[in-house]
Amino acid sequence: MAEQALIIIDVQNDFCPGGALAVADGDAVVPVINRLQQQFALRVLTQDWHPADHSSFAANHSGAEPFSMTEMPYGPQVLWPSHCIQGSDGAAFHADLETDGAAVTIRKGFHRDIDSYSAFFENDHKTPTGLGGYLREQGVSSLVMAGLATDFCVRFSAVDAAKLGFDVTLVDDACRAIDMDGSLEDAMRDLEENGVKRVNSATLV
Ligand code: VGL
Ligand code: ZN
Repeated sequence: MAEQALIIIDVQNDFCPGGALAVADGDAVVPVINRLQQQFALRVLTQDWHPADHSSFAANHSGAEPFSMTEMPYGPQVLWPSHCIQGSDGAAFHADLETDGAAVTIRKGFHRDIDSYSAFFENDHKTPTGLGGYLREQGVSSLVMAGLATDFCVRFSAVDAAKLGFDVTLVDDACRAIDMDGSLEDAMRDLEENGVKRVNSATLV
C-alpha cells in the first residue's frame, strides 16, 4: 500500500492563462507537477466541477460583481466569474498535465447551493467528498499537494487534510495563487498554524 500520495489540485484550463478565472502563471505548475508525479505510486486529481447555475458565480446573483463577497447559509463566500462548468473546455485538465496514471479524480463544487474549495469537505466544512476515507482505506498517512490556487483550493485542502491527521507538505513552486485582498497572506498563516510543511520541488525530485 502506498503510504504517500500526491494530490494534484484543480490544474484546469479555467485557472490557467486565458481561462475564466485565470491564475497568473497558473500553467507554470504543469511541468513541475509532471516531474513530481514520477515519485508517487498513488496520485489523486481534483477537478472543480460546477453546474452553470452554481451559487458561487456572480452571474447567478443579480447585480453582483465578480470577486465581491456574499453571505451564504454556511458563511461568507466570494462570488467568482463563471468557471469550470461541467463538461466545458475550461473545466478540462490542462492539455499537458499527465492524467493517465492517476488513481482517482475527485470532483467538487457540483452541488448548486454550496461551493467546495477543499478536496475533503465542502465549504460548510462538514459535508465530506469521500477523499479522506479513500486515502485512509489505501493506508495513506502522508500527502504532498500541488496545484491551483494556493490561496483557495490548495489552502483549504491542505488545512483540512492536516486537521484529519494526515502529514501534509505543500510544494511551493508547483502552486500559484489568485491573491485577492490578502488571501495569499491569510493562506500562508493558516497553513503554518495547521502544521502544513512547505518545500521546493527540487528537494523531492
Ligand atoms: C478555486 C475559486 C473558485 C480554486 C476554485 O481551485 O482554487 N478557486 N473555485
Ligand atoms: Zn470553483
